[in-house]
Parts: sequence; C-alpha cells; structure tokens
Amino acid sequence: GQVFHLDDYKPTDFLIPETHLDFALHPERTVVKSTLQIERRPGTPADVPLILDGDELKLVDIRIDGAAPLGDNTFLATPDRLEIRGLPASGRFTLEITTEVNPTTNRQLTGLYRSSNVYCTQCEAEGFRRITYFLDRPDLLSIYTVRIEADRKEAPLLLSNGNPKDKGTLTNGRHFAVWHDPHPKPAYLFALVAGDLGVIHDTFTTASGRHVDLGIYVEHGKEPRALYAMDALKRSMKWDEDVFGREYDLNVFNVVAVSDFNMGAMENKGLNVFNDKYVLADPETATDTDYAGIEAVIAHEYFHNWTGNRITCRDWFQLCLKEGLTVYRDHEFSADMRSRPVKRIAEVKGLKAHQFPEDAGPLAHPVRPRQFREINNFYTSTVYEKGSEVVRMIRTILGPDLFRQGMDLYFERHDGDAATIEDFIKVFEDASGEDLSQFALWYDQAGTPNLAITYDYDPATKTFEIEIEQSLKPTPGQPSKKPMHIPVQFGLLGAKGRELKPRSAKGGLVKHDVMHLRKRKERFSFSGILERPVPSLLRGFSAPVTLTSELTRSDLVFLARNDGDEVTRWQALTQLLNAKLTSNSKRVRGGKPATIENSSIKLLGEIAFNPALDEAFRALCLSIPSESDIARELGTNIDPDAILGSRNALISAVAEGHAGKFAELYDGLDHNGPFQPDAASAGRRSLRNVLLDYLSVAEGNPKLAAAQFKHADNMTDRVAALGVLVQRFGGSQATCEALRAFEERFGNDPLVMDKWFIVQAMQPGDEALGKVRGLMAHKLFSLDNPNRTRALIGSFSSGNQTGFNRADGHGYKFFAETVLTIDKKNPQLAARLLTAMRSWRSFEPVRREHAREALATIATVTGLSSDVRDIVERTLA
Ligand code: DPP
Ligand code: ZN
Repeated sequence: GQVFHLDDYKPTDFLIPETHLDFALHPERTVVKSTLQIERRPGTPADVPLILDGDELKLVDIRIDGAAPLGDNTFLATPDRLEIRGLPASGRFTLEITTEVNPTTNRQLTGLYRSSNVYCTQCEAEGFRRITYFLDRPDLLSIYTVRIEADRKEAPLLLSNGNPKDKGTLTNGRHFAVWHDPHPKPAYLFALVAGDLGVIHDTFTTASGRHVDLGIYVEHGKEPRALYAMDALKRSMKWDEDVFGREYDLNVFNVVAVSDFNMGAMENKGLNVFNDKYVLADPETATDTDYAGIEAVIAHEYFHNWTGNRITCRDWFQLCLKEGLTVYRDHEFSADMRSRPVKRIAEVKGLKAHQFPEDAGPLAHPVRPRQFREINNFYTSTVYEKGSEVVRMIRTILGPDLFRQGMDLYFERHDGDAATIEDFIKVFEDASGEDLSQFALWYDQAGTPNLAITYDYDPATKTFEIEIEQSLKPTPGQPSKKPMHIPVQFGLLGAKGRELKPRSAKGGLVKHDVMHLRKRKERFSFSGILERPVPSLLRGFSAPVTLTSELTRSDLVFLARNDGDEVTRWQALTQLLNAKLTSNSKRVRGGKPATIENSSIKLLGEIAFNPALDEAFRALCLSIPSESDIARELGTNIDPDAILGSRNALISAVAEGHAGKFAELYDGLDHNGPFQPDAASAGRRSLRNVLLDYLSVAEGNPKLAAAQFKHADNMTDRVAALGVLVQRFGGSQATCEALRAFEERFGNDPLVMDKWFIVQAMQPGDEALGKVRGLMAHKLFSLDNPNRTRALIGSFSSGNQTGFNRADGHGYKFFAETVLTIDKKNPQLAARLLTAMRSWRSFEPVRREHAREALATIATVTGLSSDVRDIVERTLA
C-alpha cells in the first residue's frame, strides 16, 4: 500500500466554504445529494483539476453550476476518486454530487451504517468519503447544512450537527429535519443519526448565560441507565469552564448510544456518538470500572469540543494534538472528581501495561508519527496515553500558571485553525519564554527512555549527589536517538520519611522539586542534607520512563512504608514484588520451587490493615502485578506457565500469612445501604474484592466467592466473585452454577453478557481455547459486533497469558483464523485485535516459533485489508 509522509504536506488547491447535504434515508438505497460551494485557492493555477476522495462510492449524478459536465468540462469517477477538469475560469462554482450508499451491508462501521435499525455515521478518520466525494482531510473546514429525510415510523428521530433549523412532514409517511452548524469543521466531525430511540433531557447554563439543551438518546427502555452519563456530562461542562475557561458554543448538545461501534465514542460537533458501553450504567448492570469509564469518556468527547473541534488537526500526523491533549484533560477531570493519587496510579499501570510494550516492540512509533500506511492503525496507546504524558510534562516543566497561560494562548491564537504540534509547543514557549525545542523530541522519538540513577552521600560536606544517565534504544526507523529533556520530580527522605530540603542545588538544573535532565548524563548536587537520605524518584510519575536505580531492598521497603507521594510509594512496592516475581518465574521454569520472604508478606499486611490509607490505594497495593506485568519485567524468554506459577505462589503465601485478619477486614468492608458509584465506595469494593481472591486461595474452595456472587446487590461484587470462581475454580460445580445463573438473569442484555464472555475467555490454562470456541456459537455472540468480539476474542488474545500463549501454538492458530474472518467484515477491528501479537518475539523459542508461523499465515493471504496488512507486516519486520 501507499505510504503517506508528514513532509509531503501541501494545502488543498480548492476550498469548500459551504457544504449542503441532503439525505434521503433508505435501509439499502440511501441517496445523498451534496451541494458544495467551491473556490479555487488563490495561487492555484487555473488548469489544476479538482480531485475528491471517495471510498466504495456509486455516483448517480453530477452537475457544475446546475449543468452536467460537457466538452472540456469533464469528469472521471471511480468508487474511490472523482476528478473534474475544465473548471469555470472564475474558479468559483457550485458542485452538485449525488451518490447512493447501502447502510445495511456496511459492516465496516465507517461511513453511514445501520446498528439495530438506527442509521448512524462514523467519519473519523476517513469515513466521510464513504458517504460522498469530498476533500476528506482535517484541514478542509466547511460550514455544513444538513437536510435529512426518512420514513417517519422507521426514524422519528433525525439528528445532525449544530442547531436544529427546520422540520416537517412530507407525503408517503416521510418527514424531514434541517440542521445547521455555524462552526466550520472538517468532514471527520460530520454526523447523522436517525432512528427510533428513547431519550433523557436536561439543560446546562454556561458561565456567560447560554442555555444549552442536553439530550442522551438510547434504546427505548434503557433511559434510566443514561442518567449517570448525563450527570457526568454536566460536571464535564462545568469543569471545563472552571479549569480551562472553555464554554460550550451551541444551543444543543446531543449524545447517542449505539451498540455497534468500532471506537469508544466520537466527538462529532454537537452530536457525540457513543459505544453504548460508555453510556449505559446502573448498579445492577455496571461495575465501578464501567462508571469510571463512562465519566472519563463522556468528559473526553465533550472536551474535544475545544481541543479537536474548535481547534482541529492540520493532518492526521498531528492526531496527538487533539488526542494526547484531550486525554490529559479527561485524566485531570477524573482526578478532580475522584482520588488524584489513585487515578494517577491507575494511569501509570495502564501506560505500563499498554504503551510501554508498544514502545518496546515492532509497532513502536513516535507520539507524532512521520509516516503511515493506514491511519486507523495509529489510534494507539502511544498517540493517546503517551501523548497525554507529554502534555503533563509541559505542565510539570512550566508549572501550573504558565501552563494555563499557554493553554489560554493556544485557544486565543488558534481558534478556528487546523493546527500542528509546532503551533502547540510555540504557545508554551511564548507564554513562558522557555526554549522547548529539546523537549519537542518527545513528539518525534519513539521508545521508552531508561534512566540509570546512581547517588552518593558525603556526611562530611552534607552533600547528596545524584547522577542520571538517560538511554533510548533504537526503534523501527530510528537507529539512533538524541538526549531528551526529562523532568524528574523527586524528594529526599530522612528518617521516618521526613522530607529533607536541600539548601542549594548545583550541577544540572533543579527547579523546586524537579531535576531537569537534558544531557545524556548529568549530575545534580544538593547541599545542606543533614542525614543520609533515601531518594524518592519520579514522583507523580513525572515522565514516561523506566528507572534503574541503586535502591536496595531495604530502601524500597522504606519508601513503600514512608513515601509521602503515593505514586512512588506504590512504585517502590511494585518494584519489590516484581523482583521476587521475576526471579521466581525463572526458578519455576527451571523446575525449582518459588521462594518468598516473610518481609514482603508483612509489608503487604501493614498496608492492608492501615486505616489511614485510602481503601482504593490499599487495593492497588494488594493487587499483585499481573502475569503480563511480570512478562514485561522479564522482557525475554517468556514462559507464561512459569509466570502463573510464580504469581500464584506469592498470592498463596500472602493469603496464608494473613488469612484470619483478611477475613475480618473483608467482613468489615461489607456495606449497608444502597449502592453509590462514588470513588470512596468503589475503593471499598475494590479492596474487598482483592481480599476475596486471597481468602478463596487460602481456603482452597469456592464457598466464599459463591456466597458473594449469590448475595451481591451490584455488578462490581457479582462479576468480581464470578472472576474468582472461574480463575480459581474453573470447572467446579459452584462455578458452573454461577455462570448459568448469570446467563439466566442477563441473557437478554448483550452488553452485560460481555462480562460473562470476558470472564470465561480469561480462564487460565489449556481449557480456555475450547471455551472460547464454544462460546463463539452462543446465540448472543457475533463477529459482526465489535463489543462482543473484543469481549471474547480480544480478552482471550490480549488478556489470557496462559490460555492464548499455549505451548502447542493452538491459541495462535485459532486467533489467526479468526482475525482473517473478521478482516472480511471489519478491517479496523481485525487490525486492532492483531496487535495482541506485537510482543511475540519476547516468548521462549517454542512459542515464538508458533507465533511466527501464525503471523506468517496471515501475511501470505491475498486480499488482506490494508489495515491488517500494515499491522502484520510491521509485526513481522
Ligand atoms: N472518537 C475517538 C476519541 O475521541 C477518536 N477521536 O478518541
Ligand atoms: Zn479523543
């Protein structure tokens, strides 16, 4: 396929100031008439043809200034391109294009499609060209007016972007609505929804007094399950005013939940379209994780109204301009709504679990890539999560006030623009006077930097010296790297964890509690340190890097007990446990038993029983690093069975060491009163559910989990119990009964049943593959639906370490076949699933060879989508 390069960027030859779209909706034959006001850009030679993008389009009619093209004025239309020559000499003309599309057979879920009889669109990144021929690129902004006509019974609801302008009834049982969006926007933000849906309404009044009608549309009967999303929406609107000074700018804001959706949600101007997973919640059907996800995604899409829509991206290489920044904003929102340190630790865990492996493998790419073959494959953890970390570092480097001034300048200077990363960096340089050119390497250099840290205390001079050396391994296309500007937030801890304040700092630049590492190797020297300190490094996870330090076991225990920064405190504990888990994995692989010191067991007990600590924080500490965390720490020669053995040995030892007191704590955390989704209640439940696993392991029987499953009055506790049953007692009678009871109760609700699919797909060991195969035949399962597919196939391939990475390679073989089947329907989904194999080279030789074979099988198929071809070829390269 074609490779696109950032350096090839050129503005369009033509502008389209106004776009009128007229949709005559029909399930199989929707007719789209597009009327475009086109102007040749000043400076474009008169003989340059107009070339519009298309994708699988069928042209019905074309007119220029009301007449069919004739003579010199000719056109050439293919399904993916429309070229027009001999344009009017004035360079200004009206182009009318009529196309016909089939929403029913569109299983790619981009462009216009039907989901449960609802017409909906998904245009980011390049879906608009599947509706009509257009300059489908983010720097082409146009003002849209949209008329939708449909059968009144089939689609009583007709929505598009902007404000409603007109509506009425027509003959033949049809009706229409007209929407006008006054804000110029790129085609990827266009949306249309039509169907028969239920709704909840609310209102919001902005800081300057604009009255906004809010609507959330869901399947009839599910309206009460949208109330939490509405609450989150209003809180998001208020927060963006308070924290970023950003107000909403239309009279309506609508959210529609659909059940077939490739992404989490989409920020179309004034009409967000959501995967129903991120809208629907009530205590009976949603877990605490679901509630937090809804709050975050509602906020994320709403925040895009300024960071993405009012200021959009010049080209798709700049995707992180809107995504990294908007993730940063939604992270801050959630931190303000919940517990900031707990939220931050969850972010760090997520980054390490998803982004670090991406950066360490064959799919590594910069936050702002400079080339791609398929843009859909760049909606990645690197662009989103690392992109957010880069914005967070700007704030750490400049401080909160200059950061806010920079953001204000960004909104003031670039409102209405299609901007670049250079524009973004410039506003912070202008606001602060700092030179951020070295910092900007974070956008260009792929890979996770490592910081090797050594230090020394001189009691005679009361001086503490830290030396930091940064290194960054080669990544695809980037054999050598330059030193980066890395902010290392730190503290120096004296006895009992007292913070020692240096009198002065010499050597590398230190501002407040941040060391600014800018050379490959730099020394920082602190005077006036009266006792030998233990350094707490990378507080708040101030940069997305890995650390190798001289911290001893006892230093780590000290930090885990005393560090005033919860993130480094959790990090110290995790580092201790990882050291044990990795060494035991090697022992188990070598046929030796795992060994566990009492000190780790004692430390975990101290944290578990410390009432001064937030329950959510205690739960995070007590959750032993996952099998994939351990695999990542090991890095090479991975044997998932040995890792599982090592992990279970630690869990057993901790469980047996504390069984009695864990049981007391578990009972004491039982709550009375109705379910509340707030952070404190969720934290209590998460601690209790971690304890449930330990207690079940200690007791060696499913009784407690079965009892919790039976008596749970909310989905969090129910699904946690089901997880313990399947993980620890798969195949037992208690487990089978619980699975059956769950299916009986929720078998009519596919979204809830996804949890049932996930739990079973995660059963450890060789049993899992047969389970997954069997469940594919379940009446609710369908490879046409992304949520179902991700629940079963996605969880199995990316979450089930032992079940998927079977030593006989059957997991990979099954997966390759399934990915190929999905690719014929939904290439984006297939390509995304396939990234589960990106770390194949880190396995031990037998599994590695099986994985290579499975990937090679995919690569040799002819007729692969460009999405899957891109992933498989980069993965094998
Ligand atoms: N809808 C996706 C998101 O908001 C892509 N823009 O991240
Ligand atoms: Zn986004």
